[in-house]
Amino acid sequence: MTATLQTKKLRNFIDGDWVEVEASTAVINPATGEEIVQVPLSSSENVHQAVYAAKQAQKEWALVPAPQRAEVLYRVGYLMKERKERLSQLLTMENGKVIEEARGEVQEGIDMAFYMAGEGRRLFGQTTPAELKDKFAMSQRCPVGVVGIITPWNFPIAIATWKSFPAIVAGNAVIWKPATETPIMAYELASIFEEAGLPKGIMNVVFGTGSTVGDAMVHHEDIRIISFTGSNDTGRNIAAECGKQLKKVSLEMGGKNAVIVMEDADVDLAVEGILWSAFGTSGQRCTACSRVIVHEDVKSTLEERLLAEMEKLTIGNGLDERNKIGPIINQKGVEKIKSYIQIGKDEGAKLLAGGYEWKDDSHQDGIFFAPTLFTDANSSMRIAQEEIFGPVVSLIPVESFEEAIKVNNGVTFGLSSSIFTKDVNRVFQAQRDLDTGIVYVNAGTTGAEIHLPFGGTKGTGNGHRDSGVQALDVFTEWKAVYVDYSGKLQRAQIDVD
Ligand code: UN1
Repeated sequence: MTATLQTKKLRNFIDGDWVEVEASTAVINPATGEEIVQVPLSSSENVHQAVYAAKQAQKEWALVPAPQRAEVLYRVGYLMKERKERLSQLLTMENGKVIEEARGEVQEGIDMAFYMAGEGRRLFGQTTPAELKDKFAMSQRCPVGVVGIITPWNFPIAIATWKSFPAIVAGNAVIWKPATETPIMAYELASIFEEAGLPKGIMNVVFGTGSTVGDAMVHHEDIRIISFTGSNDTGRNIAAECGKQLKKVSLEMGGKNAVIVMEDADVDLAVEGILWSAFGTSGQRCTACSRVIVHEDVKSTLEERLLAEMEKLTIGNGLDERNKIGPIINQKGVEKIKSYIQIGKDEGAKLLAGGYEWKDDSHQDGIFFAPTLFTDANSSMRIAQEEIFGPVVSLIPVESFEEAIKVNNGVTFGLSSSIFTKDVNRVFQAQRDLDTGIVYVNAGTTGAEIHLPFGGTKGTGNGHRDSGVQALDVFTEWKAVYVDYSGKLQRAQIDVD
């Protein structure tokens, strides 16, 4: 039986209460065009209420020993596990991704819950020798206070867990603005937090737009951090505003990720890797492969095999287990993809497959795009430089390993990259020289695991990382503590002899 929602209109979750907001907009299932639920369009006043509650609650939460804070995350993990199928189906309904991928995303959240719960018994600081006798020095992680997280529609539950779980285990209170396209995962996760016994005010969900809710969060002086995943323009604006306020900001803003296929690669394996990372999630991943940098010796073999495999990809509603390619999030997304198809043609790339909006009799009201392959692209083309966020991949032929690395690095983004080769020396040279935060060898560009740092170089972000133990650096402040037990005044740097 397909999962259903008990309500026709979602409510904010503020200070442990489900708070109704008058204004709302429809959440549409992109595979069917049907309305699933109404999502609130909150005001800046709603944000202020949430921050006020969070600020009070956080003071107590910070005093709860971290292993006890972690207990809540263990319970969250078990509840997510129990509800995995429900969450996955609802995720497919609001986001469109096929059910197998939805299950994978929910699993990513479950993994993050148990992993970060484990951090409740670590949260390592450091002890360091002091310069002076009978003096003890240590550095410890402290919560920052109230933190703001702004999450995208393409991974509505996993990315929220990458940010909120470390924030919570570290003793912060959270204000969360989920994307208005995919609010159901936030609603479900907030219910799970409630059931897991998280004290009220520690997790607050405020639904609404970036221009109202996001803006109020960025401007609120009691929100000390903004952790954002989303578009480049929005991220840069947030960074500029946070810069003015000296507010900490952690940004993840996408990629232009490439798979490199060398002349000695296992081409069939490369084809599988490209298909999965370019067309999975209809290319709507920050980590999606949208460039294939191919050695000219294997270019025609690769093209031929890719085309043959692309024909087998079944498009349609993601709730049907047989489908491999789900819809595009909305019409705006499709229009953007279409504009890049035109740009690619105008730039002189050769369209080998796809390039059109897809429909069939049972999917008249859904929004789909056919998997698309360009070839003979070059690095200076816009289709090879800009993020398309759709199932569109461009083959760029190269003559050498050195050229492949240069092309890979010749974009403003630096999230993920991959190389297919059997040459062990090239493997190590590539992992050293590929200028991205994530590097894969003999695998596609997607599929990051939650206990490793997620993020990128250059225009992908600002040096911070989501998930992994590194996420704790975003949500904690370091405090250096010196304890002098000599019984006399010892002056550092002076009384050292
Ligand atoms: C994203 O697209 O922003 O590595 C997240 C991956 C997934 C997460 C993607 N684990 O593809």
